[in-house]
Amino acid sequence: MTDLSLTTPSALKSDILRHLTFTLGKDRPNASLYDWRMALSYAIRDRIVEPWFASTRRTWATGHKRVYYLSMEFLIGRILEDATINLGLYDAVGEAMAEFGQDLRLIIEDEPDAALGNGGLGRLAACFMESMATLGCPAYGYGIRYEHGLFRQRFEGGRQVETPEDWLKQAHPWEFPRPESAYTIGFKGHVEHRDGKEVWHPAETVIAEAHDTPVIGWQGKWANTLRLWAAKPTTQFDLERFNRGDYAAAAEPEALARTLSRVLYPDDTTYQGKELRLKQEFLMTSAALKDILRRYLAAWSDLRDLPRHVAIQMNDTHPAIAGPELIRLLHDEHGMPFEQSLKTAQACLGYTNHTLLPEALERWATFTFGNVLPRHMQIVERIDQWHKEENHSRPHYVGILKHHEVRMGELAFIMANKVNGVSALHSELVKKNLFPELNALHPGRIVNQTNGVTPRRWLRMANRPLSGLITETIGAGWESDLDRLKGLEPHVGDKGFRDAFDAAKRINKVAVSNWIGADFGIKVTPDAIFDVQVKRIHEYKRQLLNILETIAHWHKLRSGQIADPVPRVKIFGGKAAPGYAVAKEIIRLINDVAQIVNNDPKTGDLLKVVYPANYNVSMAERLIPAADLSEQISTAGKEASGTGNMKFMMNGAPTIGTLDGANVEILEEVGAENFFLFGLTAEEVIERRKMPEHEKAAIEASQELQDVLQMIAEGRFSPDEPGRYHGIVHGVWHHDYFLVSSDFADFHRAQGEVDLAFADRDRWVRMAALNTARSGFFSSDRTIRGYMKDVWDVTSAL
Ligand code: 26Q
Repeated sequence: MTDLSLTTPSALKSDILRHLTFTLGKDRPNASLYDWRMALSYAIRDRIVEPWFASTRRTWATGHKRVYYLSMEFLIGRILEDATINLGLYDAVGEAMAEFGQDLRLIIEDEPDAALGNGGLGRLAACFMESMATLGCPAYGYGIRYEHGLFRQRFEGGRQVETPEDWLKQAHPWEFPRPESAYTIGFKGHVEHRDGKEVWHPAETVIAEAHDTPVIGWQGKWANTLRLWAAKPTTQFDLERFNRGDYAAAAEPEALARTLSRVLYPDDTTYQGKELRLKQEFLMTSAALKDILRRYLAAWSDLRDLPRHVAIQMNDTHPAIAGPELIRLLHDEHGMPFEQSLKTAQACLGYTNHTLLPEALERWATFTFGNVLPRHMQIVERIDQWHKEENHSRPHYVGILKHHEVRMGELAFIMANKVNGVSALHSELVKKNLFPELNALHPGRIVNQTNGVTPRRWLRMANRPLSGLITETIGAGWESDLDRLKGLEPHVGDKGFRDAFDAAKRINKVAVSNWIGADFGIKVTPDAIFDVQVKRIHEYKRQLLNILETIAHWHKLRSGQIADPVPRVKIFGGKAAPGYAVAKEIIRLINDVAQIVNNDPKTGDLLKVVYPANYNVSMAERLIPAADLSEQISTAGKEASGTGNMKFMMNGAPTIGTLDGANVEILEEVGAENFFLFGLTAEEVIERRKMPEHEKAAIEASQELQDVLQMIAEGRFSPDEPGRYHGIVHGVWHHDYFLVSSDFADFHRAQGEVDLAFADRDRWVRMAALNTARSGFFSSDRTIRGYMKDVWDVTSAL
């Protein structure tokens, strides 16, 4: 921020009061926490507008290339604190609010999370938006303004119960509705062949209306736009029906259209061939592309030059309809020859793959696809035909259309000039296992861009004690140049520094202990190892392995098999997709185990199991800075990257983990002595699965695992229903696809190493501090620089 007069507490105070009075219409004595939050948010938003305009003006004036990030998810979390910190106004705002008798922390925590995403992929999009703004990369994020974000999770009798999330119930002060930026989006209907051209006549239409949220970068030097589309009806409200008293029918078109932006799909496990999902994807993508072309044509006229000025990134295959839709716009609507349209689209598009799980790869029945998007069906057939003719060596079994399905991965691959994986290991597996033939036909198209996370939110904001210590030790500037954390290394040998590092962690642990005590009635000691696994619940992420090992530890503790026990708090957090029955069983098991363990006088403070409901971005910001141990224990080859793993590392929590996703690179950066490695490698996993009855062999080799499975099978944790977990136990014995049994013993061994290391205070703090010092590589600034150079061919406008 350049205008200093806006940054003083007194300027802030007068603006906050002005908004309280004139925007909220509230008198000071009657103002609620909500009113104060709104008034403050508007005052902060005012200060973003100027840099936002300046960024936009600069981009127009220089004709700079722009990046468009298309994503069905943006898991943003709270905005107020992040924006305030990036503007450098946190202290001034705290002072201003204190003078009003208001506690800034309470105001910050009053804000609901913007939870327009499921997990990793959506949170990555949010980190990328912040990094692009910090780096001055001119960019727009495009997504959907879901009325209801990710469902809220409650536990009833240990079971997950979902309730709708309602973040827009209160005013959302960060967005600017843009009713003038609206596009008509069509579905269904038929294609007419007329005068040698194809003309699509949609049978249904809705309007996509823009809502803009500015995204401010570090120190307010640049701001970009997150443009979210809301679906509205094209047809007018039916006054005639209304006057006849048929109120429901009068409102029907409106309700139908709005369905499209009503709710986020809560399933990140399995692809589901739902027509509504396809319509949502097309709504977002088509509106974005129309907006991109409108903006382009306002400055340039020759659409053949589009790739010089526009880079479009597809966040997974969810926006992969962008290929056919861009061809349709260029060819059908702007008269560019088909093949040139295809090549122009391809030169603009990039595709990021986030999963290898076959059940999560999008495929649409050609019947559904052709019904919802008849013109796009024709275009997809032509793309596939073109690709086949261009590549005579293409094996017959490779292609976009297979078994009466449209395969979105192949479509995205063929329509992109760069395809990237999200960690070194994952990108290799994308080449070798997912697209081996396409990779052979197009060598060099697949590249790697290892994920990262924004250090502003995940270190500077979430962990004030540690970020304060870092600044004291190496000076300011690390926030936007995270490699500087290396400068902490020489201090790690310093007892004074280590004590300060330990003290910072302690502050966060005490805060979490108090929260757990107050909100969940569980007494935990900050002297314990805070062992944290927070992420979506999936079989491949193996929360089951973690809880089984917890039971083994408990069993040993209470039978006196551990000489010098180190107290532990096992913290779990995460949601299961509502239809994912096994994941829900695992949640219930964890809660049942917690019930028994937490009430066992024999183990007392030595072991607690805590599973706070409704894990979200804000809870992550609370838990991660307080963690001692980061659980990253997926079956090798299954976790594309992980990003939580990076947040823990930055916050000084060593990892216990497998050689999977970005864990591999974390291990490389931090060194094997500062990482608790266990488990089979991706290659060994493949081999192990081929072994007949590998489960039986593994279980019989581990007395501990046998005991654990026995206890569960006997109903030790479900005395009211002893057979409750027969399914889970049977699964481990006979259908253990994710190799919980195979990795159990080594995981148990590694947990023993953790106990030993933790008991040696000096050694532990050294490890923890080295994790922070060596985490610079995992800044999303590094990732975005990689995309700018290798994928988008765009430079900073700063
Ligand atoms: C697809 C079709 C229909 C309905 C839902 C979906 C769907 C939605 C979300 C499929 C997948 C997702 C989310 C995937 C995801 O979050 N993947 C994670 O991406 C992170 C960022 O790259 C990685 O770090 C994680 O390893 C990866 O699991």
